[in-house]
Amino acid sequence: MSGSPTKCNLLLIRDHSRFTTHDSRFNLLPYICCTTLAMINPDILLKAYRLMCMAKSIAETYEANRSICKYVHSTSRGHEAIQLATAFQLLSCDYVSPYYRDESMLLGLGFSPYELMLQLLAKGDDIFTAGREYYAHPNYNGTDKPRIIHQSSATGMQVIPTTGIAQGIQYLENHLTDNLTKGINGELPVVICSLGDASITEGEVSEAFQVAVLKKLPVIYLVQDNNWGISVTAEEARAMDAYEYAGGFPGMERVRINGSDFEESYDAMRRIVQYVRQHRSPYLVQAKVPLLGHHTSGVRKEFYRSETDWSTHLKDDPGPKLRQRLVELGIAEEHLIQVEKSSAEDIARQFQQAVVAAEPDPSTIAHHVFAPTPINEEKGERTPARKEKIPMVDAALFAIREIMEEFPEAILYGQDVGKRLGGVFREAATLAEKFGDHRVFNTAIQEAYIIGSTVGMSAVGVKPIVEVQFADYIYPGLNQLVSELSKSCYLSNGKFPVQTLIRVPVGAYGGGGPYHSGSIETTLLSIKGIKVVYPSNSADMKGLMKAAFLDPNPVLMLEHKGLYWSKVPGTEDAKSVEPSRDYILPLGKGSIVLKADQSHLDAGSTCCIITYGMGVYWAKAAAKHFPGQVEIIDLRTLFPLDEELIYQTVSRHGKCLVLTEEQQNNSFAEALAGRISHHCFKQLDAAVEVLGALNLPAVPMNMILESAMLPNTEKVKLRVKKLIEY
Ligand SMILES: Cc1ncc(C[n+]2csc(CCOP(=O)(O)OP(=O)(O)O)c2C)c(N)n1
Repeated sequence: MSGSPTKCNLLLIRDHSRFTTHDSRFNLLPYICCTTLAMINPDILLKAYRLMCMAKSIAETYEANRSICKYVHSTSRGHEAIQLATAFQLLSCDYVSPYYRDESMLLGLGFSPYELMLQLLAKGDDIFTAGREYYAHPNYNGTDKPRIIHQSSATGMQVIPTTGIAQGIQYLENHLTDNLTKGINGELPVVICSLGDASITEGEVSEAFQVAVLKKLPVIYLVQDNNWGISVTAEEARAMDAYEYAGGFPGMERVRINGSDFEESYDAMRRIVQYVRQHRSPYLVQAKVPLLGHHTSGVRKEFYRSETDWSTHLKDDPGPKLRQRLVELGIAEEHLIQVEKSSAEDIARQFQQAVVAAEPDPSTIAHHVFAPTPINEEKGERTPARKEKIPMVDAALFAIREIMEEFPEAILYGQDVGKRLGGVFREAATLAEKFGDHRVFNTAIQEAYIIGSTVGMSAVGVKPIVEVQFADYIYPGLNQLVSELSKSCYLSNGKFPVQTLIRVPVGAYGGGGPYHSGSIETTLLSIKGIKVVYPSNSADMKGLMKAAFLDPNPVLMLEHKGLYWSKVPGTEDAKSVEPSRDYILPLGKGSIVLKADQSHLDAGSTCCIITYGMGVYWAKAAAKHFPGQVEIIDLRTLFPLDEELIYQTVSRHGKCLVLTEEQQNNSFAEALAGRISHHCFKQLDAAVEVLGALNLPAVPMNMILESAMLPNTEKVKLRVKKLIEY
């Protein structure tokens, strides 16, 4: 992309003397400018012009073929200059997160119009998502271009995963250099996060900015400011622009540039990328651009834009500006006409090719929901001889310690998990001392960042283990879990599964009150693309924690606070002997924690209880009143679910209670009961019973009220009696 003009281009340039410096613009580039705007190789200007012509033809082609281009799409018209200028700076070791209007950036990175059009038309050969995602929602994992993680359409949300990439890169750079991919000349990678001006007002953006400046991350936030957020104007939506906002984050370098001027944009981005490559600290670029297309193919400009607004934007069309500049530089008119003509022909040809490309094969619909896990068998010694029993909290701690000893790419972060406290439940105690603050560290109170950053960490090969302090506070992080983590593997067609382990203390006991007692499994299980584990004893905790860590997908480990130390009467069995170091328990395998007697089974006087977590202990206590008549299944993993064990067990007993700590209505337990009724209909001798907590909005603080709300041994006993006597 750099170097001297080719012979051919030298012939086209009539007047070299008109390469000028542009001193008046330097005030736009504080901190990084030297004294002249560097001369840009005419090859680059011509390449940019050709790609701008292509982008224009693309927009015109889509507009002229609206019935064919039926899926919603946005084009880059108006934003071409800054997008191309940015793309031209990047190396294959870099990462970029374009947003849905970054079509020209994709062309600049080297993707062909045909490749983009396959996504436009949701064709089977779409290299990004195989027909699953909108236009200009790329993801790319090759080695010849910058890598692109999966993009959601949620405005501004990619800022957290992308900042996570930069944080992951920083970890590799400082502590695992051999794992870091550098440029061919040893260049360090930079990360570009591109977004529209209206997206900056999303709250999650501030979490990412905070981390970027706090940790000095090598990330460039490129804000393309066209003054619109669909029909909402900047004046309506913001008290400050992105540049001013960035001023509130000390350490964030910032600049405003004219993003419709290719030369200015190119020069600025070249310097900024170089700066971040060397200085390893964040930068915000606010590029002013016109919006010269519809917001999307569906939301048409005529609905809300005035003639005056349109004509004002049109004056800044980057294409004619660059053309004018090329003419000034002496590029022959005939050559420019030839570029325009051949670009249009190229686009027409590639569009026709894309139109006739094959549709996706419907049999691939369920491919890549998850990446395959290597852990499918229980291995190692679950109950080594002569060992003390340990509480669940220690089993979790020891599992993480062994993981971190074995995997230098494993890091642990969350609120209060660092050295000073080691977790509010001491569930991470001693880890920071042992592994250092760089591997075990506190975060701010930023559940969105804690969860969402793992997307980027995982993409660069760091293996994050994160903690959300209480289940009741997972909600600020749910957006990232749903919009980004859960969909990444499926929508990238398997290219970007998110390997992360998210620890979440859950459950009620001893007056924790309404915001420290919640259960969240039903909420989590409504999300497809994540796994949910819920151990009820130390051996399972350790074995499942290992399997969850090695699973290449997002796994949430729900850890019941009432079982952590077996302090709740009746939960002593949650303590068990610590399994061996190599013990591992695959996800998705339930266990029979109590078996019914064959004699009772033969007499038809038994039932089974399907449960998990604290339910295991209520069930065991209740079963003591019906010796030999109750079989108890501990699910251990809620997704994937051991349906085989459940259906086999229910079929043998014909009577079943599904028991949960959650509020009952519309719970996972009720859904499971429905599935059991369907699968085991012919073997059932009674309707499937469900017992959960009362349907209240929260667990009340007072302990008498708390226990009135929750299931307990007595309540379980009554249901078992009813079933057995049925
Ligand atoms: C979280 C979220 N809320 C709402 C939307 C719907 N939406 C799509 S684009 C858009 C406007 C975004 O404006 P801006 O970021 O300035 O980008 P532009 O389209 O102007 O380039 C909105 C509100 C969305 N995609 N995501």
